[in-house]
Amino acid sequence: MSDLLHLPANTTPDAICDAIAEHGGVIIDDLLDIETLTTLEAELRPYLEACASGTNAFAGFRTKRIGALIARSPTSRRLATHPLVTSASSQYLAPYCDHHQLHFSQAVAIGQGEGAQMLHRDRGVWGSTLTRAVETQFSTIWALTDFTHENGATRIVPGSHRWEKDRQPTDDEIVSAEMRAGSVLLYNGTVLHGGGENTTIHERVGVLLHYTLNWLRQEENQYLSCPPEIAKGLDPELRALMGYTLGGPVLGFYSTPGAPGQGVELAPPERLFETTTTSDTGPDAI
Ligand SMILES: O=C(O)CCC(=O)C(=O)O
Ligand SMILES: [Fe+2]
Repeated sequence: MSDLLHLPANTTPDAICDAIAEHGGVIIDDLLDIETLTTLEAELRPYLEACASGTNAFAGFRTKRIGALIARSPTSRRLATHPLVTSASSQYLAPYCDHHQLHFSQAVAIGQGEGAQMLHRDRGVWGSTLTRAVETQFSTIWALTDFTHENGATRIVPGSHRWEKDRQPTDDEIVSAEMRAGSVLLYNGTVLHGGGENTTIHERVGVLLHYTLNWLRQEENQYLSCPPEIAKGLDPELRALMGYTLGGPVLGFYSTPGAPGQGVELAPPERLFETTTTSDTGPDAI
């Protein structure tokens, strides 16, 4: 089995985009330091402990999944806005939109005895009518633990983003995205991939942060997973990435309900977070 292409942490958005265009995915080695990994693990662990395993073949039966990472985990915010990743994502998706946005956040802990997830294309969430001429996604899976063939490293089929929809891979076309903790797998919405089988006694934990075009419906509803009362404490750049901004000239405006003349009309989302004084916003305010 040949390996997926690896790039060093000092690589460039151009190199990443070229690699994904050619192979559908690429690994950046050692992008996170040990302190970040430890903090991230500590923030996510209580939620993973409290969460039940999945109940279907796609989600897995021995796999735990938690969302709302931006609201729950301050360190995941740094991952979501990592400059190398967001530069590469916006560059990769630029032919299809005027901006990218956060689409999905999930920690995935694949447990002992879990089988391989079915191979799939993440663009499937929008059904089959969206033309392949539009690439839908730039996705990340950050390795919180080492990813090995044995513990469930993501399986990926390099080049399959250019295949006919129904072509099935042979075993030797499927690659395990093996990487050290702190590394990240980057891939598009069209390449075939899926979680691997875990034959070890250890969990394989990944943090999935996916980006999409700012005119497509987000898989994880960011306004419910991270509602305004939490979003108001976030960096404006991150809030905008989550969709608390206009997409193009008008997508996503809001008006407020309530008494006539009391609210705002046709306002950009940023209006929600404008403050008149600092004293009424509390310590979490922007
Ligand atoms: O956890 C993984 O390695 C991949 C999971 C995945 O592809 C998915 O759930 O869509
Ligand atoms: Fe997937």
